Amino acid sequence: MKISHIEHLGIAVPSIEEALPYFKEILGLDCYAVEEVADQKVKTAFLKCGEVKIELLEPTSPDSTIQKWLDKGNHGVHHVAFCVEDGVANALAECDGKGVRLIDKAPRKGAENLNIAFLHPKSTCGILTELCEH
Ligand code: CMX
Repeated sequence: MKISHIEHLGIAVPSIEEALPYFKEILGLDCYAVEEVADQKVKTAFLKCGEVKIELLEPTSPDSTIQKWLDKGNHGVHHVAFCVEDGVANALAECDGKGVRLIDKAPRKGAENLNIAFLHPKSTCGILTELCEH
């Protein structure tokens, strides 16, 4: 696959409202969108940092994967999303063929209506990895 850039860093926070002042007022980043992704049970806030985005992730349900992750004492960077130039479906097929454990067997729609798919952290050096395409 050909990766063009890191599309975004997903950062899990208990509350977007409480986290935003740090990103906006201390780091000076612009929050340009807040969006709920119902099927992932998260609210997201997007900030632009050069070509890379920061995606703040707030759980919207106790059984959200983000809530489960926070409940285990984790915090901070939850996943890294790479933009693939030749399509998520092709990248998934390549990963599958090379024995990488897939979370999503096929691309699906994520935040900002991007085609996305996740790779399991047990196959990716412990970093939950998202592939996406524009
Ligand atoms: N980064 C690294 N490792 C992680 C992880 C993360 N974000 N989340 C879970 N893990 C690890 C756990 O530590 C655990 O490891 P151990 O077995 O060594 O303890 C292992 O993965 C299994 O974790 P789990 O707590 O049992 O959780 P689940 O199996 O229920 O789910 C995962 C884990 C990654 C499959 C699930 O979180 C998932 O499907 N993620 C993809 C979707 C997602 O993250 N959506 C939210 C963002 C949506 C968006 O960006 O729009």
